[in-house]
Amino acid sequence: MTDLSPEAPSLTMADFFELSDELNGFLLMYRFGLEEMLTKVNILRDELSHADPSGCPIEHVSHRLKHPKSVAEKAERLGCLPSFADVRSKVWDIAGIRIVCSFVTDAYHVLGMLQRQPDLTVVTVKDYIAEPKSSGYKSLHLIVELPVFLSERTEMVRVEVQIRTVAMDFWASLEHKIYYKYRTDVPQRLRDDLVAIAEATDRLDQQMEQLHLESRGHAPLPGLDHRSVRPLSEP
Ligand code: 0O2
Repeated sequence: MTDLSPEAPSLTMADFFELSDELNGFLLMYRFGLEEMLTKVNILRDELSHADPSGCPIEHVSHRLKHPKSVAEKAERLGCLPSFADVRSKVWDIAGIRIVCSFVTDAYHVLGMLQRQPDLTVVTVKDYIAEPKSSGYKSLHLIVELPVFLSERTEMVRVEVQIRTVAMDFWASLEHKIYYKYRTDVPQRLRDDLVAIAEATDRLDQQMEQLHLESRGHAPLPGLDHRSVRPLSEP
């Protein structure tokens, strides 16, 4: 990526401001995409809450724009040329939205609702719930593309959507903090504990979903015994 600091030897002040302006315009498009996507998710949440005030599958929604430094790191890792067009075509998670659901089945329901929206293209789906990462991380990851209508043109913007349960979110947030503290050097014992806690989190998800179903008069799911949830200290 281009060095934007005014100290960069080959950059005049005019160049510097021009590039800064270009970067702002580049990121602005992702902010617009994020706003469009948030509107869609908030509409779903409000509609579902209205239909069933105690049964809305969406617990909360958060969003972030990747910091330019993180975009640059990822662009470099992906071998991008130092051009906004190349970064746009290869880095797909500059805008990100996280939808936290009550239960695992809710996560898949929300995925289905998004897949059915005609102006939204689901470019990729990675199902880390069915196939968790080796760290224990679980979530549904989607890259969606949606139109942003500007004064004189329409831009298609990609947004990463992560869908997970409250329990998965709890695990991922704490795991992220631990990794942030140790950087890449997380002791193996901690890694093993995190995997074990992810498994316990999974059992909690199953137990809560089971209780939820029973409370709504549904038959228990076969093979799901909530008494199998063990305390975390057990091996
Ligand atoms: P942030 O702060 O969310 O921007 P990548 O890892 O990005 O090179 P890919 O295929 O683009 O690879 O993305 P992937 O693996 O589908 O998902 C990347 C994002 O998922 C991460 O974004 C995290 O938000 C989340 N994630 C993936 N694996 C883990 C994990 O093991 N633990 C936790 N806590 N989160 C994970 P960023 O860009 O790393 O961070």
